[in-house]
Amino acid sequence: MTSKQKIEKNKLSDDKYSKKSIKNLNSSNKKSLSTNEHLELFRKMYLIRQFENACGQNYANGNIRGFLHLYSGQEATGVGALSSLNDSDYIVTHYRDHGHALARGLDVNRSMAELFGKKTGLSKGKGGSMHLFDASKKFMGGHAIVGGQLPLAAGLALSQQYDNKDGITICFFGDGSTNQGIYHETLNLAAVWNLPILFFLENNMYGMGSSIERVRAGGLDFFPAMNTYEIPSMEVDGMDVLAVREATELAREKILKEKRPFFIESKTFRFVGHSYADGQKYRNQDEVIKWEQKDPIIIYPKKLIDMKITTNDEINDIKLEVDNVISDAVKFANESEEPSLNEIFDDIIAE
Ligand SMILES: Cc1ncc(C[n+]2csc(CCOP(=O)(O)OP(=O)(O)O)c2C)c(N)n1
Ligand SMILES: [Mg+2]
Repeated sequence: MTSKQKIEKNKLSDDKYSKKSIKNLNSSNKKSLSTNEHLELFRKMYLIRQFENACGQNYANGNIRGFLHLYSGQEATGVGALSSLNDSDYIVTHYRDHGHALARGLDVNRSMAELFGKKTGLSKGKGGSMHLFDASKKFMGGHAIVGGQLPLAAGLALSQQYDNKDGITICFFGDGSTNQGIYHETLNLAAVWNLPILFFLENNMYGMGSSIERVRAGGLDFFPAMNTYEIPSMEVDGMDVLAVREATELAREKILKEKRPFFIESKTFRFVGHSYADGQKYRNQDEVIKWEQKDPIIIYPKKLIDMKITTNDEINDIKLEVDNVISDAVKFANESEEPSLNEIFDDIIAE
């Protein structure tokens, strides 16, 4: 079999799910969404954007310290993917984790309090921005070591397989982790052991200030390389929330039915720098402006209004409600207590 044939084999075999039809809002979705479901997707994406805006402001005024990596621009990816998972599924993610946490429904107040380093935070104020965590929602972090979350996710998937439990594990990671040995080792092991894991690459084309074109021998597309591991894969438009949702739903079904891993590459973009302090000198602003044309916070509600699924008023009501949720979260975080010094060694080893 030639490598081109292999790529075709491992891309989704059913033409209905070709990249093109998945991108199309009017695609013949087997299960079309209700108005409420559409609005919830918008609400979540807007919640994340406003959460990130508030984080930026509170970093500038000194309420949030340490590292801060914002998810602005990538909302359609996180919300689309997590909206198609079940309560039985585990989520493991990288350090740019605020979006995933909110998309999974983690408490907004406690997420903000964690960034403020307060006792009421999701990780009791001791984790910060990169370590949001809520085991009750099977949200297993927020990991700061680039690529470090991949083997942890494989371990969770192994536990699901071993214990014959329902569900899959989804593991988010960035393009920057793909030149690490641990990435290749995890893909290999997951394929050999047929683990129920969805490898979810958020390809935003940059790892800190390095464009992937400069650091990757294989070019801009990662999904064809999955043939090496015999892991079925697909690419999706990561700025289109419905496309990502449909792709993830399909991947989940395939993982459970075929009992093996799947790989999704979501092409997306962060509108902001790597971290708050990054002046983005390494890239041309024209590139950012080009991607901003695909901003899901603007495009998605516009489509819903054009399709008469909702109205401008309804969208504005959601925005108002979310803006209040965010100001309440900032107030909650501000007013919460700091952890005391004698708690510093608590929770280091799980009970
Ligand atoms: C093992 C390791 N090496 C280096 C770093 C420093 N570092 C933090 S983020 C980052 C880039 C990651 O890029 P990517 O995975 O593409 O994620 P993105 O920031 O684009 O979301 C690097 C090199 C780290 N945290 N861990
Ligand atoms: Mg990246």
